[in-house]
Amino acid sequence: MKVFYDEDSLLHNPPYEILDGHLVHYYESPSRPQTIKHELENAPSFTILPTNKALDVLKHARQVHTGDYLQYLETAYAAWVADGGDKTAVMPERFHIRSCFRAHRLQTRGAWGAIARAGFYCFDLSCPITADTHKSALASVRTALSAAEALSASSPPYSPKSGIFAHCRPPGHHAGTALCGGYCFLNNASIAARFLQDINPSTDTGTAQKLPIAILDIDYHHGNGTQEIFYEDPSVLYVSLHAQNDYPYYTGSKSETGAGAGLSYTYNHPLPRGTADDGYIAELQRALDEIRTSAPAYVLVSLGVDTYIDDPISDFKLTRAGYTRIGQAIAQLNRPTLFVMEGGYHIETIGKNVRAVLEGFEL
Ligand code: SP5
Ligand code: ZN
Repeated sequence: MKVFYDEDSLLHNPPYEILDGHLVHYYESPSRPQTIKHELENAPSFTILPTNKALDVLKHARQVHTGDYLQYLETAYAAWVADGGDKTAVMPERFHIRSCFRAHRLQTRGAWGAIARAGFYCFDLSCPITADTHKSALASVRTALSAAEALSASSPPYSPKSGIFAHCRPPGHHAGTALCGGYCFLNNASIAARFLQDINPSTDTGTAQKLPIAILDIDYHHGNGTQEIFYEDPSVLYVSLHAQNDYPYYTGSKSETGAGAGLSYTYNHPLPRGTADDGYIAELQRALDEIRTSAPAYVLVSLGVDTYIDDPISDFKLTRAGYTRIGQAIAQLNRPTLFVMEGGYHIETIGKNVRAVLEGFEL
């Protein structure tokens, strides 16, 4: 299997985050991608490829994120330091809670300082922006786009099973249209989905229609950002399995099924803490049935291995054998599939678990 990876992913390296009220070392560390790369390099069936530097990453990011959010990410660190902020990283002090303000007040936005903007474009305390964060976030999108480009070149829409791994870092599924959070700055999978639609216009009916894409999110946490981005869009089906009543806390219930034209194009499968292989795979089969019914041209998998039994911030009990079964189950969709890396924080096993999913898919 082809693996796309960009060394700039390693640059983003904040020293700490605030987790469960404690100042802790940053869980989403560069040792994660290094370990995964090492594992796949030493496995015979993977080929690690560099990303395509000719891609216009920002142009594709603008299909998902607002221009002002992208500009914020690019300028946040320098503006923060210029305003006298700590040189370690941009870190919000308070959050702009949308519901506390009437929309017209936002016209004062132009006068906001760096710390005000930090709390406007972020929703938690796990996304410090360092001098290098923007570069890594763009590298992560470039990784997803390079992999999507290769998938599209080898596997036209609706062709049978084939797989590519976008070894993205930082992850993306918590990032919304204009918000970072949960270690995520740019929504790599969502940008790749739009890219696949843009380079494969669907013209069956004579009128330009967007190609149907399915995103299966198997990270332990609900992908609130991806859900938000496509909530009213029937061309991208979003299906998520995740822990009930855990981070990000406010989204991911069964009753969230999309809105407007996107109604019934979002499916959530919240699972109890302690879920193990058999319970997980039984629910995965139901999620895969929803994807099959929608007949997507491509499947994107937001792949988190923070569902692992030893993950330090999560409470599922999946095993290595479970990951192989998950890969096999996804392969049964028989579609071109782009795996996009999301979470997973047990460094000792993260590479082996990712490898198990991808090898399970190839079986
Ligand atoms: C991409 C991704 O996996 N982001 C996850 C960010 C999670 N950050 C907050 C985790 C809060 C964990 N608190 C529950 C502790 C129970 N042991
Ligand atoms: Zn996660």
